[in-house]
Amino acid sequence: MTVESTAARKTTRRSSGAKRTTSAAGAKKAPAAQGAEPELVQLLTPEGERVQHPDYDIDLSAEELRGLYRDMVLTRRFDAEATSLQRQGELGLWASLLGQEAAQIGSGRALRDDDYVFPTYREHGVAWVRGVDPTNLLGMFRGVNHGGWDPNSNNFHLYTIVIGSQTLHATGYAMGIAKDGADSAVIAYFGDGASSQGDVNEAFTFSAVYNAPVVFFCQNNQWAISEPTEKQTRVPLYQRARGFGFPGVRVDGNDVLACLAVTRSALERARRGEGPTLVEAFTYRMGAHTTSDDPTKYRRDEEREAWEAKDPILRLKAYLEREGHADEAFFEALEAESEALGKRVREGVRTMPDPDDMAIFENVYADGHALVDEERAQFAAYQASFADGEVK
Ligand SMILES: Cc1ncc(C[n+]2csc(CCOP(=O)(O)OP(=O)(O)O)c2C)c(N)n1
Ligand SMILES: [Mg+2]
Repeated sequence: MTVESTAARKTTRRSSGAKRTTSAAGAKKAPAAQGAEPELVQLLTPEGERVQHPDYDIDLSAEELRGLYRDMVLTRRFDAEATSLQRQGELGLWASLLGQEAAQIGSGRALRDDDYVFPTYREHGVAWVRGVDPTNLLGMFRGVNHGGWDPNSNNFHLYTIVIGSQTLHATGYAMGIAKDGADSAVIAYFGDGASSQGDVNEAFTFSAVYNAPVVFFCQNNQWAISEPTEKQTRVPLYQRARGFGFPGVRVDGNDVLACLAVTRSALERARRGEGPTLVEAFTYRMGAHTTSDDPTKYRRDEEREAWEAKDPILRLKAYLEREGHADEAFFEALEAESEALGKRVREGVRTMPDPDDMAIFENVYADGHALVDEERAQFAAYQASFADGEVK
């Protein structure tokens, strides 16, 4: 199975106003980018037909397949609700995962409870499968807390906005697991844009040299805000792994079965002590980068339309219906469950208490710090200087 290269597909994209052609798309192709089309692991076509792959397979019951579908539908619903809440002024910002449900649910469902996840800010589907309450994801985006969950409760680290830095945290954690002699594994999520960060390349180097049990799961959603992938790389991203000394594989990121199979295989490899794997989930960010972004300024509608035809949820629905794995009653019950989730999230956000003004000074240092104590005292005095004792 092959896909057209990102660079080839985007040669007609408007450049960002520069007169000279400076993009990789306009430049001569690098030798490594020439030759065969990149391999793409796919088990479910966009039309919802089951296909075989020589290296990856998966055998799921009808109930498990319905479970994956349910995960994706509820995640999409939660995500849409959060976008609406931002538009209503209830959240300061939201980073939608629209289009990336299969990559996140498939990889997330490959994990064991004792594995550890290091997410970016967009991993709402992974949070869902880890059992983090969706409402808890919204506190930071509402500005009432710095995260909203205890990472160790679900082995799901806090959302990380400093691009790529969590790959180093994941590598260090994985090295620790190996020293402890545990057979659990670690997964680090990051984006195509993050792949250009020094931190990610350092994580690749360390994890390879120390044979750390970590899976690097890159969701190549084609864009880093307004920068297309061809501005990040001259070769398909998964091929970079080879230079660091570990395998890379590109999976259809809109195919939940393939994402599950490939991630499971990479995690098993990590557990066997064979070190890291880079999984590139080839997908698409259907929405804006965040609610502060306007993608019509830098990409064409046709591109999104082409990806809508590869929708991860519709293709699994087509498969479930074709195989008779789900009936109308299932879809109706799920719709009712989605409605209930939306309502619960709306109410949860609107009733979230504002934090105590002094809470910002908590948890900065485990044992306190003289400078933080001084700042706390200064801020308390400042507040007390107002007539009603509160800053309005
Ligand atoms: C170190 C750092 N540099 C820049 C930014 C600003 N920034 C936020 S998101 C983003 C793009 C990330 O793109 P990608 O890694 O592809 O992830 P995506 O948002 O597409 O999921 C940038 C540059 C940041 N948060 N951290
Ligand atoms: Mg991206």
